[in-house]
Amino acid sequence: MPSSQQYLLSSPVSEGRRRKSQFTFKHLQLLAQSAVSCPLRVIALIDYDAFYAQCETVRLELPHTTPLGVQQWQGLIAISYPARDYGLNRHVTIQDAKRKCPGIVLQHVATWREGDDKWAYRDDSFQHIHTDKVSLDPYRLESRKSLALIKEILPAPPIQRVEKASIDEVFLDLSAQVHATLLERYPELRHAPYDDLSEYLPLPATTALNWEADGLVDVDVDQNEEDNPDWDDICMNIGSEIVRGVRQQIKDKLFYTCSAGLARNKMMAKLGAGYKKPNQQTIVRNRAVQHFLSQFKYTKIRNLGGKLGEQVSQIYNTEAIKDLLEISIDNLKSKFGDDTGTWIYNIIRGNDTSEVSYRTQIQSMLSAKSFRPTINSFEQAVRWLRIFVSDIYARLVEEGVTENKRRPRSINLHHRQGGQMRSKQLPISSRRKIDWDMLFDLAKTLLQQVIADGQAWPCANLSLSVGGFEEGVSGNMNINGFLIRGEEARAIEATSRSDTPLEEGRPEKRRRTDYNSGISRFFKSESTGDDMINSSDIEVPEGSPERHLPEQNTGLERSGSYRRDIETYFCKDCNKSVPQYEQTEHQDWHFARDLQAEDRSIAAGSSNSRPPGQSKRGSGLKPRGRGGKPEKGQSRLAFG
Ligand code: DCP
Ligand code: CA
Repeated sequence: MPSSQQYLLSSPVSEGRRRKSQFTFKHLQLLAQSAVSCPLRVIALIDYDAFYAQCETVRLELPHTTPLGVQQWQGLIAISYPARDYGLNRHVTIQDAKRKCPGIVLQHVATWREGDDKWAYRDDSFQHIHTDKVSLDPYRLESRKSLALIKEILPAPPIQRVEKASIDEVFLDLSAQVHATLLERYPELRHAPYDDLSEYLPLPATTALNWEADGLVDVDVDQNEEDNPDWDDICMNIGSEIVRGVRQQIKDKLFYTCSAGLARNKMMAKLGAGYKKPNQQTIVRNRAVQHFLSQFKYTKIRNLGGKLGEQVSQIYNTEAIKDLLEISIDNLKSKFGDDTGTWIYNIIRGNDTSEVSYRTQIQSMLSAKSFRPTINSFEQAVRWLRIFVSDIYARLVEEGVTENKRRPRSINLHHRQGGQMRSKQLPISSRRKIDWDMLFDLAKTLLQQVIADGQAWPCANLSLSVGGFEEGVSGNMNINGFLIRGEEARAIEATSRSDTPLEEGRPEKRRRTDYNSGISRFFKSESTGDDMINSSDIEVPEGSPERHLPEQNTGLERSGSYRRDIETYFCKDCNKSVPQYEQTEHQDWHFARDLQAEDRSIAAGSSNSRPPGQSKRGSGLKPRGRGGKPEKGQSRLAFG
């Protein structure tokens, strides 16, 4: 994708002053289509400030100035901004938090309790790590509420393009909406002379733009802040108005503050959103991109934070974007292959063509628990299955399963005994009504299957998941209802193949053989929003205060994306593609390996002994920026 600089060179200039815009009517047309190649694109990321902490502050009806920490067992997983003023962050102990900020409100997350079928806020949860299971439902509900509000505020699709990126982050592609406003405000843009779309646009009449309280990132060295704005600046300005309005409504209606980043693509919008927090928005105009990016380490860029980033720094002995800018594209291609080399070359120049995908729907749900001490009987396991089913069923109801809007097609049970992982799967017939009893029966059947294989006890981890969501068929069953039979039969057959106990290390061998293959993954994983798993609906075994985060999750849904219509499955955790039919086995292997790594680290000391930013799980996981969350480091960068 050409950079804005390239456009700049091609537009007509006389006596050092531009007579025309650097953009053409074709670019305007691309803007209306939200085309990823459009240089006028306007993308925003909205990121809630101290999300769980704000949820608790609002739920408890506390003043927004209250210092508050969200507690999970003996750790803190979210710290409100007023509490951050006391120097607190996620890594302080409860004791330190109370010492540094005596007025702090510490609220434990809600939990499910063995034997109960509803989650609740309980005063004694922190003492019940063995019998309670964390519930993220309160935060999921708030997350959904705000997503619904955002969708309500923006014009209807297809103008609206909203992608839920995590439990508290939403990408907006504002291009089409900005285009509509642009034509309303500037009628001279409505028709290209002689219908020639290659004509340059007239220069905007506006000379000074009102950026209100927006954080404007400084312009590049070869640019001049005094230069008249071009249409890309105007587009950003309109986008910024829209985002300011959205944030205001979120504040007025839901009482949450959030920060936002606006730029020409997702990568920079994300960097922008974390630039200034809380309750601020940052605009990265095209003329500021290079200056903005040059201040970052490239490890802050999505997909360069993990193994690929490590490789880059080993080869070039630097983590600075500005050093990498010196490297030629050919050199990068020779080291990383054509696709990845080109991708790196572009991304450090601020070019990212990933789409904001429409899909915000959940693809799978997981409920899991690690047992320390281990559990030893069918009855004990069944008590946990009740909790898992209640947890998942409540979320299914939220998703509209009772109205048959969307329904999962399969249910899976993963079981760990010693170093051995087993997983069983059953199809969920589309002819049956999904309710609690039905899910519970299926879960019990799966458990019985595990037990029938022998060596089920002692069990160290159980997890139940449902997946393969599809639109439900309302009304009477039609012929499709009968056609399912064949598929179900095949799925059952597949189950008996997929339940082979796993031995650690097997997929590792395969990983070495195709380590460098499918390198175009970096583009795929970004752009195939279709099947991206909704990470905020995944929960992982207890034990780590960091465990709610997508890349930190264990369990079958933890790996990034898969695509329904292709033969391979791409695993984001180890950056490899495996044949589709090996997907479950491959994920199981990660699950098993992560749990073992966790066991080892627990054996080696308490969770607090970990240095900030160091993952507690296995080496296949992405390193975490900002003391924890992968790639979240993007939102906490040292500037200037
Ligand atoms: N979270 C968690 N464990 C972590 C990181 C985050 O459980 N290690 C949860 C709690 C956070 C929520 O996810 O409130 C969103 O994570 P963010 O990284 O966006 O952090 P916050 O929203 O808390 O703060 P910020 O204002 O920096 O975005
Ligand atoms: Ca946040």
